[in-house]
Amino acid sequence: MRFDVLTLFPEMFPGYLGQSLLKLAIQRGLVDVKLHDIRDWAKDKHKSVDDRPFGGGPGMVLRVEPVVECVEAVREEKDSASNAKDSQVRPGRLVMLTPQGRKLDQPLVEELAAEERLILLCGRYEGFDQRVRDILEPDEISVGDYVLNGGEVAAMVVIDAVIRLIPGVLGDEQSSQQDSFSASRRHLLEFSQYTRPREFRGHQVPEVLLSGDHQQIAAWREEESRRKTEQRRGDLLSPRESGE
Ligand code: JBB
Repeated sequence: MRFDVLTLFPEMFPGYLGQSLLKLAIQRGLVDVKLHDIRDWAKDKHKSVDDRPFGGGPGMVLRVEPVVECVEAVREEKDSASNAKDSQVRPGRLVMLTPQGRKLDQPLVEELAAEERLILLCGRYEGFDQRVRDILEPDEISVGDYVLNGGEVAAMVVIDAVIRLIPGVLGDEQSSQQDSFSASRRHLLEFSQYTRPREFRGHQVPEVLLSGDHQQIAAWREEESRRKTEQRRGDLLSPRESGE
């Protein structure tokens, strides 16, 4: 799967991309991430990408020309993995990270993971000139109802959630299936996990986990998941009442 990230701060990504899981996925050729600096498409000699809002008001707005031209250029780029003969342009799904977007949840992550190519458009300042939306008609995605300084961290959230669904990216094929929010158990949080030592400062590992009785362990975990979910995330058990 290929990701193209369009940003004014490409230097924010290499640290995250160098993380072991993602690094391995990139080395194995399962994931390809290309960074694009929107400033490279600035038109004037000062390379300006932002300007003051028409109508007045605080802050700056991300200009339409560099953003639209950057997206158009990236959409035309061919798949680096394919050779000259059978190379083809895969336009990809354009995703704008913005607080105005559809809230990211696991069903949306699953939808994105089914794409061959995602183009992630990261904003800054007070947001994009509206004409970016009018011209490019991106899918707009929000990672949550809080204020960020830009779309970069949100783009990393999207990449992080999506790549772990790509077959072969996680060492263990099973664990992404069983996580709290995957389709099969969307309604439950994870049960409590323990590892060595059996006792620390008087805090014991629950006896049942040491019993070797796998049926009993499964039943305890199921019950733990339900209790935990009810206690802290009741909205997951009856999502229609939560306003989600
Ligand atoms: C950003 C959080 C964008 O698209 C908008 C918008 C409003 C305020 C600030 C920004 C900057 S980019 S992505 C997620 C902030 O409405």
